[in-house]
Amino acid sequence: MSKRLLSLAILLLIVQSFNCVKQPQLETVIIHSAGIGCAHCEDNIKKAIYALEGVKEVNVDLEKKNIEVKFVPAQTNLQTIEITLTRAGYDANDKKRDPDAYENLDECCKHG
Ligand SMILES: [Cu+2]
Repeated sequence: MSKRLLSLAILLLIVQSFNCVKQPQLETVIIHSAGIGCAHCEDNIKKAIYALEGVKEVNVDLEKKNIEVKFVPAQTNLQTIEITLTRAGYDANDKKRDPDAYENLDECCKHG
């Protein structure tokens, strides 16, 4: 094999290994939380969930009261995200909010 071919082969190998470490496949979940009421809730929720390792994107739908989360499955999971929400004072699907965390929310965010 000529030197030129060899370096081409090595280059190809390097390019391929880069492709392998490219963006991991993200998982998307939608969590319903009846307690979301205002933009301040949205801030609270984003702050809490973005603090988790592996979370790439959080979108809050104030009208539908849904939270969409995109994350790396190897780094976190739905249950962890739900528990994080309850600790921030918000219901998450069938999991109930932590009552103390709810009490500590700003008055504008106590939507019942
Ligand atoms: Cu609020």
